[in-house]
Amino acid sequence: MSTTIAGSGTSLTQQRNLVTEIPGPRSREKLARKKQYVADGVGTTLPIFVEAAGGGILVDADGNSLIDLGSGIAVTTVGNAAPEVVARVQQQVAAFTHTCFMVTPYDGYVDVCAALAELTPGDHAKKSALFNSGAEAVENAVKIARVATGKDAVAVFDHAYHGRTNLTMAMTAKNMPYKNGFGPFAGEIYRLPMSYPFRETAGIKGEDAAARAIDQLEKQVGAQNLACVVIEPILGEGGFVVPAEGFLPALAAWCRENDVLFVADEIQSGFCRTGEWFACNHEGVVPDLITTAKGIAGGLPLAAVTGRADVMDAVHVGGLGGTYGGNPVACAAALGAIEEMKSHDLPARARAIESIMRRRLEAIAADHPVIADIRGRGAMMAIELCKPGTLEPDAARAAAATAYCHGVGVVTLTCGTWGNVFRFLPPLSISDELLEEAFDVVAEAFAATG
Ligand code: PLZ
Repeated sequence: MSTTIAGSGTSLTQQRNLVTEIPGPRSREKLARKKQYVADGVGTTLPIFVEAAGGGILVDADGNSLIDLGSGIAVTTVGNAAPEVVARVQQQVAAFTHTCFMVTPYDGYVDVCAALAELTPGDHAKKSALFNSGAEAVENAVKIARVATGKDAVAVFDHAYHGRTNLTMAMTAKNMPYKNGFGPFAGEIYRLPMSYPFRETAGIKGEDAAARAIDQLEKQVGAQNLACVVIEPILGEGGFVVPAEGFLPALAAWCRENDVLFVADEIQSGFCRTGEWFACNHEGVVPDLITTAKGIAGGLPLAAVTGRADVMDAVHVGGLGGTYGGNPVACAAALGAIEEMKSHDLPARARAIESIMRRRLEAIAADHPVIADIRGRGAMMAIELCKPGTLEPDAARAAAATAYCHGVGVVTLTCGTWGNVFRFLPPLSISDELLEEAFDVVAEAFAATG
């Protein structure tokens, strides 16, 4: 198994090393300044101010080196400072920074769309449009689906997360913190029961869970009114839920038979994160439209809608765009990130990381019955914490274990509708040694917070 830091290009020592408490005095000073100038609505998970990052390490303003198990929420898949990203960004930023692709085009945008056509699931003719954020990509997927089908309704799922704009807030399930007080929300959004194997009372099969969702759709909406079904093939913010096998293929098949577009939101799960290029590949599902962002560009803001050429071309000229969508520097970063993913076979690296994380999490769970479920794929794994022997969420334990990890220099995140899911999203540039050390700390966290 590889212990090298695939494509990290970093000169930072790959070692956890704390020289102050967390946060240290300089970060605390900076936090006070943040408090003065930055709106309180923009929260902070771990208040260390980062000054450098690479491989699997974040270095803060006090000189502490922390292990990164978050990748800035699944973004720095190729690591911070991946050589191909840095080189191509530097070259592009010196050549030109912006023209607006809708005014005068450039190759980088077209190259990214060509790469998306090659890499996303399915071998049909595909086209793409580029945007700045995941939410913007989801909004545009809905716009395209509505024009292409001539229908309005959009189906989404329990526990879904699709963004913070008005339409995507309506599509996101969880009220706090994403929606509370921000309504009224966009209409024609219908929520369906998700396949959530850990919480299924009857332990139903994927096909049956799909039939349950489809029945609700047919009775409450009607395929003749439905433009698209939008689903994260593995739930992200909603708790890293992997639907039961057969669920996604059955939904996609129903969509195909009913002139409804199947839209995969792979903003968190895409670009090698789950051990395949896209999470849909695990079950051979071919979406009509796929939204991507996060890992696509090694940390620069870029997002895309990719889909069947006939569907994408349904929109009138000028109907899609935005000043910055497909910015040349972000496109250069994406081409660099994709090059890193190919040359280092990062899907394989994600699978190797999964085997380490799964082994460590199974051992920790054996000692701590609060860990009720271990799930995920590739470098997108999580544990759900419940009062032992029940399905009652234990968010307090997730918060305590997370706080412990933060205090000793491991950056971890939580998620889930009940805030009781502890998730692990290391950059694929992390070394095996650093990953093992991070899970030594996770083990300590459970021992210390019992
Ligand atoms: N779809 C599946 O995971 C972003 C949100 C963090 P943007 N997830 C992280 C937060 O609290 O804001 C996400 C996602 C899926 C859409 C999005 C939205 O992507 O780039 O944040 O707009």
